[in-house]
Amino acid sequence: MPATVVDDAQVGDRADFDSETESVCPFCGVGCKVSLKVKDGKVKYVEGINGPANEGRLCVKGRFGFDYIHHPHRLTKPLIRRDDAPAKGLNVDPGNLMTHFREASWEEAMDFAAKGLVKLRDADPKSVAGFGSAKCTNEEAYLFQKFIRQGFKHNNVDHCTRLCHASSVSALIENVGSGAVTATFNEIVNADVAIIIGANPIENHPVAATYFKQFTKRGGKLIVMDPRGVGMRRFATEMLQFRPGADVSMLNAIMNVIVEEELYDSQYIHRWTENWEAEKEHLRAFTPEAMSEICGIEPEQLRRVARIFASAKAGMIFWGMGVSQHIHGTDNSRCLISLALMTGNVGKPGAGLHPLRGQNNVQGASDAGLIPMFLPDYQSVMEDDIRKSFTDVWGGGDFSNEKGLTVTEIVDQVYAGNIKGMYIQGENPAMSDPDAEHAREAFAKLDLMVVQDIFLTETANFADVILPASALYEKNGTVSNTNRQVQRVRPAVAPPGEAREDWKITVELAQRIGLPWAYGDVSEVFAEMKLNMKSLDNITWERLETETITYPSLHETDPGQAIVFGDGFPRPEGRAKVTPASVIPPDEAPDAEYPMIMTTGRQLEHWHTGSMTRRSLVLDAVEPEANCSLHPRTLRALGVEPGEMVRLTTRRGSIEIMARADRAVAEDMVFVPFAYVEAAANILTNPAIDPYGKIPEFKFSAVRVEKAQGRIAAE
Ligand SMILES: Nc1nc2c(c(=O)[nH]1)N[C@H]1C(S)=C(S)[C@@H](COP(=O)(O)OP(=O)(O)OC[C@H]3O[C@@H](n4cnc5c(=O)[nH]c(N)nc54)[C@H](O)[C@@H]3O)O[C@H]1N2
Ligand SMILES: Nc1nc2c(c(=O)[nH]1)N[C@H]1C(S)=C(S)[C@@H](COP(=O)(O)OP(=O)(O)OC[C@H]3O[C@@H](n4cnc5c(=O)[nH]c(N)nc54)[C@H](O)[C@@H]3O)O[C@H]1N2
Ligand code: SF4
Ligand SMILES: [Mo]
Repeated sequence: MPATVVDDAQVGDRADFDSETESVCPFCGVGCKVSLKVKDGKVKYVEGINGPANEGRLCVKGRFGFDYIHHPHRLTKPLIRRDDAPAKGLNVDPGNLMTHFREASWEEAMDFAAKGLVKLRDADPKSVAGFGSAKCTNEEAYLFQKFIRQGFKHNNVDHCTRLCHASSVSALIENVGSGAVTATFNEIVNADVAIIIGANPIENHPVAATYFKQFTKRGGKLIVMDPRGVGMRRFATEMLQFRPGADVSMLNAIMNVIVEEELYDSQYIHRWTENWEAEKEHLRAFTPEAMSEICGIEPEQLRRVARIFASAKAGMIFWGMGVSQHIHGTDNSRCLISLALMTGNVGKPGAGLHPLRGQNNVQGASDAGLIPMFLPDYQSVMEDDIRKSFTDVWGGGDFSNEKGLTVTEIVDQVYAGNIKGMYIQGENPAMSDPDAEHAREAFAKLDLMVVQDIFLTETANFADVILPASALYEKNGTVSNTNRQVQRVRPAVAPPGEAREDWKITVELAQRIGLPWAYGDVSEVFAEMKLNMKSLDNITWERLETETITYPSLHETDPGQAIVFGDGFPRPEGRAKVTPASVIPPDEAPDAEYPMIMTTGRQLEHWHTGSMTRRSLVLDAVEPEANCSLHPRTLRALGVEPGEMVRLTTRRGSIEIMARADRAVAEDMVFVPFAYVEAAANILTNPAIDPYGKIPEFKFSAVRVEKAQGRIAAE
């Protein structure tokens, strides 16, 4: 196993650089602060510095993954699809684009994009939709949602949060009145028990994982719940390797024990919650004995875990995609929220609810309103006064009071021919959406697809015009991490060729479609955001020059509140709610034709769709080949040696992929990371969605696994 967190001593030649710039790692939501050492116009190496989330630490991606920004595949000039290009499909070689595209001046490309958008808008404003980016800054996310709302008068704008913690956020807003974490992950230092469920922080939030490990070293009790034997199990007091999709049964059984043994915190419940009696009654049926058959965990262990968590002085709950990416993702989160509330574990040191946010700026992009139901700060698009407070600032007319369409709904409307134009900034849905063939067929139908990215992604294969953007280390602005910490990013190097900062591209496009936008500097965008975002009160551009500030910040010198809701919730009467959840099976049950279960997710070295990390020398060298993991006994039964190819087939399609042996995977399961275009996991995934969060069931598909015929793995 490669080391997940790298020591400073492993980097040589430390004094040899021309300049250094402080910024924030572009990969995950931990938000590690970095110092970029630049020589001859290129980032030479990266050091972790003392940000509140990382205290100098970095993982392998932060340390070695920066060089994607200097890869020869970077887009350096605007591109327009050639008149004689082959039919739209996944058929462009990123090293040889000119078969499909021709270089254009910015003037020509922007004119092409703007005229195309205006033509569609004139026919029907709803024929245009947008996907913004959680890889871009707060200011860029804000401008993107404003572009769609002000420019096209509707709310059909979304981003990858829909595929991520959308269900967690819907449960949190429903029950605690706010979608963000109630405590920073660093608060684990004050906890005596913690649950990590459906998350694999050693690979996906590696620096946060170092704090979790330290917590166990000083005697903290860690409870890990995951269908896979994830790395954290080695540090766990209790490991619950339960059946996939069975979260509600397991969590309800644990809460049943807390009710039956009266281990709950009556005082807290009566002071700060509502609906307790209904939840208590509801839980009576979920006995450990009854639920054990569904979740596969022994009743005795369920009882033990209930007692450990409920009897602790302070406990935290961390969760990830294993909880959220299900058709019952909102119910899963409701259970976690109820568990924290009934044990009084919100709003005090060492306690809290923490959905580990994924992208470097998914918290910030969501806060900035890059979602179809909410304006910035989760203010409803349905309320006239709220829309007016924005249009007053924007100097524009009103826009729709209907919630907009989400990522997968937009793709369906593209497929149906109702949406004809899209503006996609910093997302790669041709790889990241469920049932990717369906998404790709949809994109091929668009009359106008404007893609703004740093690489010619799988999505950009379908573009009509491509706008070359800047990477995070090339731009100015702010980002917000999983801890609600707002931090400045600064350009260490210039974008390559004619590439431009994303916000500048959006501003010019807005002007060209006739919007009255004028921003001289990105700080002016931040200043505008503050007018309608209370979460940014007391957070100023000047303060952010030198400080990281956790929102909410209560006064001009307050570094911000690591823990919130100690004195009540932003809900009626200040009370949180406990919402009962019932057991709902996954959408697709294994059967004779598709007898196994496929789950998808991530690996340490690769970032999502691979566009960045497969272009990083070190990361790609460590993990160069598409792979899946199966239990050694399953491989033997299939007659497959580790390293050989298997064929995975679901109701959506088939891929061939190299198989690894991994005892952490249950015998009837296969784990597939989704970073590899040549064996794209999302060809296989089920697009069925959760009714509240509208998140797809990435974590559960019925699959058939066979030995691939006549093929062996590449060396
Ligand atoms: N290296 C790397 N790091 C990343 C990313 C990346 O692409 N690469 N992406 C970032 C992003 S955007 C995100 S959202 C985070 C995601 O971070 P995580 O949430 O840790 O991501 P996953 O690996 O998708 O899934 C987590 C776990 O869910 C488990 N799981 C599967 N099915 C179930 C189930 O039914 N119930 C439960 N409880 N668990 C289940 C899986 O076994 C897996 O261990 O990572 C961020 N960090
Ligand atoms: N099967 C399966 N599918 C999943 C998931 C899963 O667990 N399983 N997880 C889902 C989750 S949680 C997420 S968050 C999504 C992620 O889905 P996406 O957001 O679509 O994935 P990324 O690869 O992160 O795409 C980011 C894009 O931004 C570009 N980029 C990077 N920096 C910049 C920049 O500064 N400016 C611009 N303009 N572009 C930039 C990159 O080149 C890349 O094309 O995937 C989802 N899909
Ligand atoms: S933990 Fe996340 S933010 Fe920190 S260095 Fe690693 S990828 Fe970057
Ligand atoms: Mo995510």
